[in-house]
Amino acid sequence: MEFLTQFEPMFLASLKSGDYVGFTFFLGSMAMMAATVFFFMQSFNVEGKWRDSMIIAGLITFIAAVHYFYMRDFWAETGTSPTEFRYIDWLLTVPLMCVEFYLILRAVGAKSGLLWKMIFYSVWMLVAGFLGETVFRDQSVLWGFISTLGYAGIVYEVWLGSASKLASNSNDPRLQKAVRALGWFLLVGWAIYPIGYMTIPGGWLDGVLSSEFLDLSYNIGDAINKIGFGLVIYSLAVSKSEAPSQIVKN
Ligand SMILES: *C/C=C(C)/C=C/C=C(C)/C=C/C1=C(C)CCCC1(C)C
Repeated sequence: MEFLTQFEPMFLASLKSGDYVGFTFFLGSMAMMAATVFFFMQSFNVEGKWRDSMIIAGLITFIAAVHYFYMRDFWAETGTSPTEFRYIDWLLTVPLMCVEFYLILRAVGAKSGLLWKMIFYSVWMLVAGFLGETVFRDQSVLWGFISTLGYAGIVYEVWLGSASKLASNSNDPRLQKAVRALGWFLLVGWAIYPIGYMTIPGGWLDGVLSSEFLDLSYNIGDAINKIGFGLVIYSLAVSKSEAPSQIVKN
């Protein structure tokens, strides 16, 4: 027992009552894990070419779940933002979300150029955001602006650019519906993150919202966007996989 007491701080992350940010870290890790199991299992229930999309949806929540285990302990131990873990997670998962777009649009003619363009925008967005939260924290507003250009590029591609054109030129209402739903996640769900970022000292919301709002909004944003994104892909994959057999049955 002495052994345990000695090492307690290494093994046990503490969650103090009233620590609602810590609460969302724990909730996030469980939600990501549960979603991962669901997406991986469902990959067996969809047709061949949709399997990749489901596996990637599962990889996105899996990578996030692992990072959440580290992040929640970091938060519980230090009470500060796990910025590095956060951005490593995003650097892996946001490009995978771009891959999801590419995979569902590939059948209607998407070229790999679209994929690389979206990955470029997202890496731009994340590197600038990371610099604004760390090295150039005093100029977080400037770096937040630079980051937002990358964000705007992604939103443009999906709402007005080649991704939206490919979807509307396809004669596939299910695909169009899915791309529109993912587009709303980009426009509304992803907009949660900059709100948290703006609570950095000197930011536009500094003093308006408490600084704890940063991790709170990132955690809520991650749960909504990573799991929501996967669910849109899942419902598209299921509806596409069921369609042919329904025709046969009728
Ligand atoms: C799964 C993780 C996702 C979907 C993360 C998305 C992150 C963003 C959309 C972050 C955007 C930011 C800005 C647009 C400006 C301020 C800096 C960021 C990085 C918070």
